[in-house]
Amino acid sequence: GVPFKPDTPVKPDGVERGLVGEIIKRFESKGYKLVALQLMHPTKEQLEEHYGDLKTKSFFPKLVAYMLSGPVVGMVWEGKDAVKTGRKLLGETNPLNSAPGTIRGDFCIDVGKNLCHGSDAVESAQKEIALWFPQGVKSVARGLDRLIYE
Ligand code: YYY
Ligand code: MG
Repeated sequence: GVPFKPDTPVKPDGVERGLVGEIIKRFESKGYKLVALQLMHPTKEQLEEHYGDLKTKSFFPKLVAYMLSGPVVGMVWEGKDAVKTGRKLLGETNPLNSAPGTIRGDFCIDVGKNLCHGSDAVESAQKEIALWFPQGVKSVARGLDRLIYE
């Protein structure tokens, strides 16, 4: 199948709580390939574009303030069905609805402190990758894939 790339940043609470490595580990262990990674200090403008579809929601100002509260770690993972499966690794938007074994299910409680973002579709992943990695991302072939894909 075509490899799809989700954009998966660790939010400020995840960075401050020292869970960046844990979140990377979940995607690495699954078999996905890391093709971009960067600690960033997002601007209000970038966040308003990133969450543009939520602009009219009552929680929007709170969401932007939360995302501005510290550095985030942006990453791009590549692999078969990476967007859909990446969302499963994250869990539900509300951590209390997230199954144990998912990132949000294992590490957080409130929706406004849910540790990590994951693109919800291939199209939004492409937009988010262009927003956070304007320099572009490069995927290099790896021998490991012969042990992961049939
Ligand atoms: O894609 P995902 O992060 O799972 O949820 P979205 O519906 O796109 O909302 C983005 C973000 O907004 C969510 O991760 C937390 C926050 N949020 C909130 O603070 N309160 C809500 N009732 C819903 C979402
Ligand atoms: Mg979303």
